[in-house]
Amino acid sequence: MTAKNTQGLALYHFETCPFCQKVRRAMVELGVDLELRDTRKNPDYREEQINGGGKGQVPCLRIEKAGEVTWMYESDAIIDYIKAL
Ligand SMILES: N[C@@H](CCC(=O)N[C@@H](CS)C(=O)NCC(=O)O)C(=O)O
Repeated sequence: MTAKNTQGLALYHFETCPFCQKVRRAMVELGVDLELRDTRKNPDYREEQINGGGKGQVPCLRIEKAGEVTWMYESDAIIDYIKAL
C-alpha cells in the first residue's frame, strides 16, 4: 500500500472516546498514520484546540496547509477526509 501524505495533519482525541475510537479504527483499516494528540493526557493540546477550533470536542482533525490551519470536527467528516488522502 502506498504511504498516504499526512504531513500537516494531527488528530486531537482521547483514548476512551467512542467517536475517536471509530476514527482510529478507520486509520488502521486505511493505513493512515496521523499524529495523535491526546487532549486528556496533555491539557496543552486541549487548550490549543479550543483556542484554534473554538471547542474541545473530539475527535478533531487539525489540518495545516500552505500555512493555513483549519479544524475539522465530526468523526464521519474526518473519516471521509482521510479516505480521500
Ligand atoms: N458527533 C460527534 C460526537 C463527538 C463527541 O460527542 N465527542 C465527545 C467525547 S466522546 C466530546 O468531545 N464531548 C465533549 C465536548 O463536546 O466538548 C462526532 O461524531 O465526532
